[in-house]
Amino acid sequence: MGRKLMKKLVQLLLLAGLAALVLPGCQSKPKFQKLHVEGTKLVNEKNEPVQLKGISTHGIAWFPEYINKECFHELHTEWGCDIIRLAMYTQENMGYLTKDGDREGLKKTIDLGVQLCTEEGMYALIDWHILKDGNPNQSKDEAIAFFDEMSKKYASYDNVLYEICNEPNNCDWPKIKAYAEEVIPVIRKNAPDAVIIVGTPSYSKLVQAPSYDPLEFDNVMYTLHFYADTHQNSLRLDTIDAMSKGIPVFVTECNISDSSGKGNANTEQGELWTEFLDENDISSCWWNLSNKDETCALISPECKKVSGFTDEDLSDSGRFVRDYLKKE
Ligand code: IDC
Repeated sequence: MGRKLMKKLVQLLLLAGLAALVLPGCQSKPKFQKLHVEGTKLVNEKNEPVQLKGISTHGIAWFPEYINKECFHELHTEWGCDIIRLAMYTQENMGYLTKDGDREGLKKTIDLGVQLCTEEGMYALIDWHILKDGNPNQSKDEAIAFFDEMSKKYASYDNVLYEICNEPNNCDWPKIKAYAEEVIPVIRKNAPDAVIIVGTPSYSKLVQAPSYDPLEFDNVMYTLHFYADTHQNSLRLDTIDAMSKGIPVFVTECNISDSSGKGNANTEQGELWTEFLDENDISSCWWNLSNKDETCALISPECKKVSGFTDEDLSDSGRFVRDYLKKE
């Protein structure tokens, strides 16, 4: 190779290196703190408590349009989200297990969500959203296949967490535990240290139930859901009791509406809950990123935008949630 050609090549390489440093998109992916569970706390690599705060999508088959780059960027930079929960219904509205469920399409939507979170520097929580199908064992084989595929795909992603059953109902803890004991090892085989969150009985409210017979895996947390216009002090007291018995709690879903997602936006109880979360370093994802005509939708029904939300574009619960997330 001639001297001149060599010089040109070196110049080109230097330029490419410089471009990679300054051009977004060419930059290396943000480095995530690898999270794990110590006692009842979610902690970072230095064992310091980490409280993740963010938002849950509505069903990703229902409102996929909010999973876009501008929206996720705004949720991260303007709202202060550091986690997005990707809620994939199993049996409701074009859910994964319904006859209209487009399984490949849903997995693509999850992938888009995970990639957007990763580029933004946010954590992503993949949620197997059982609801009508209260006993997770009824679709255990499908759940195992799904989480095997997800955890293989995202094995190298330190920012992906797994929620294996949204809200078990009419199903006691021993049955949920038996389900978890089959699903968790499948995830562990691919992603040995990933944080896994397990639903609790009675729509993820009986957080005390596992304290008498907890799962024997590391890096497992248990789900608490609250809807502040319905669930109030007694649920906070139960949660304190569960934590005092060693149960690490993660609020993967909550709102200030009533438990049907409608009713009042109860900001007074909402304040008591957010104080409680902050005092105890409890992470939370707030339901839901849509403009559905219901109290728990964060965007107002009149707003048809899927990013660039102003104050007026938000519902009462949306403004409450944004203000909470924004607070340092
Ligand atoms: C609600 C949605 C609503 C939908 C309904 C049934 O907000 O638009 O029609 O589910 O699919 C939960 C569930 C969550 C519920 C939410 C509000 O996990 O799926 O979403 N909620 O009812 N538990 C307590 C409340």
